[in-house]
Amino acid sequence: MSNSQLLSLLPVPTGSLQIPELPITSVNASGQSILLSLVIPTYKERDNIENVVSILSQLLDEAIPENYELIVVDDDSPDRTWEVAQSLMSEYPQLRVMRRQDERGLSSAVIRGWQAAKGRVLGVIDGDLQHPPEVLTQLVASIEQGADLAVASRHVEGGGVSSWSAVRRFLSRGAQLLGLMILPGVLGRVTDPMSGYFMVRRQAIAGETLNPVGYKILLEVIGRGSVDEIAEVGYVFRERKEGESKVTWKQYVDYIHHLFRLRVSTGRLGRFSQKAGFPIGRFLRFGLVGLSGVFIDMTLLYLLSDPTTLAWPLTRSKIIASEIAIFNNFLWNDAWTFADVTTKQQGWRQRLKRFLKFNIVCLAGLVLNVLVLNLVFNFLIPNRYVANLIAIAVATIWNFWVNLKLSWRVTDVK
Ligand SMILES: Nc1nc2c(ncn2[C@@H]2O[C@H](COP(=O)(O)OP(=O)(O)OP(=O)(O)O)[C@@H](O)[C@H]2O)c(=O)[nH]1
Ligand SMILES: [Mg+2]
Repeated sequence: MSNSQLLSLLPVPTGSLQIPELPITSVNASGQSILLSLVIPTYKERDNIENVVSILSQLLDEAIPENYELIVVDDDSPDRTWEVAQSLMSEYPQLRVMRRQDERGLSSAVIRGWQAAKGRVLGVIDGDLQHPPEVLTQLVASIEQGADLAVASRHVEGGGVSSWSAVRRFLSRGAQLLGLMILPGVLGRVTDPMSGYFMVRRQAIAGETLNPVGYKILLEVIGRGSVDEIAEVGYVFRERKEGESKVTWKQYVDYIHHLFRLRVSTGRLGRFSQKAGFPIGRFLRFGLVGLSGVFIDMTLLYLLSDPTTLAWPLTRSKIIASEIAIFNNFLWNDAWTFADVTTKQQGWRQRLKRFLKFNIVCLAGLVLNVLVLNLVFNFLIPNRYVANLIAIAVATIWNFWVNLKLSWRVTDVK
């Protein structure tokens, strides 16, 4: 087919990973919208994609004709999976294709797909035929019977893994056990929390911002959504025939990171933080980084200015010590406190810009610190240490808030 006949790709949503309400534009004149939006995340699945689309279409055309859409979200695969998918669009009218060039990763691909979806039910299935398509109809049926979430599970009757090595089985079960210990309220609700094959009623997650670190998007859906009834359908994880696996050790590390993050943000502190509209977790990290800075500042001040060491003039020593402490704080805040923002704005120019802003804000914070110290000491509490504590607290909040709004800002590019 020539290029001019190609149907156009879906625009990629930007900004936060919030699941929208059903868009009005996807409801037709008689008040109807389609039932199912099934996202197929792909990376280097050129040899699978046609097969997947054809099998899924055939199945869904029979079960829920014209009442579904397939959304392929490809991360600009070097094998041009997106292009193959795009060329299939004229043959499969329910197929839509998104090519992401600025973002990467399985979970965010799924969420971007859901953000563009028009269905009342949002689903996901792997693009390598490891998830048996036949199970789809049972998942749809479960939702139609009232479940908010229908999960294809390897660990209920009819489920299993076909040819996994003992090591992979062990790791998978170990990961599940660890998850149960850290987040029992989420992982305890399903037999296969690692499943990447499920569908959820849009209403259960609309308005929520999903924020997965690694592969396990189902944890986000259960952890952050309002999911009451859950149905499970057994399935056997098949062997991959074409293409290659993208599973690496990084996924295990991400998984553990994800568990802790979800634990914090869905725990009591997280809920309070959300209600109060103040990012407590971030503030605590910022405070901890600040403490490391104080330590560095003190140590350097001693090394540079103490009569027993270099004995440099106090002011010069203090300027050098503070500047190095600010640099230290910046590195940690950039890599840790605001890691979620930073990953979306990589590149040296952006980082330098953040550093300059951070530096200026911190220097202004220092001026504020001295000002508050004087005000409190002279007019309120004539105790210099109590006054200093108050001044430090005010300056820390200032530093945090202004840096949050200025230095590590999520910019939505429309
Ligand atoms: N868009 C997108 N899709 C991805 C990415 N990583 C993996 N996928 C797709 O997500 C699905 C699952 O990934 P796989 O690598 O097959 O992971 P798995 O099925 O758990 O592991 P295997 O058994 O080794 O295949 C496949 O359809 C991949 O093509 C990614 O970074 N971006
Ligand atoms: Mg796979």
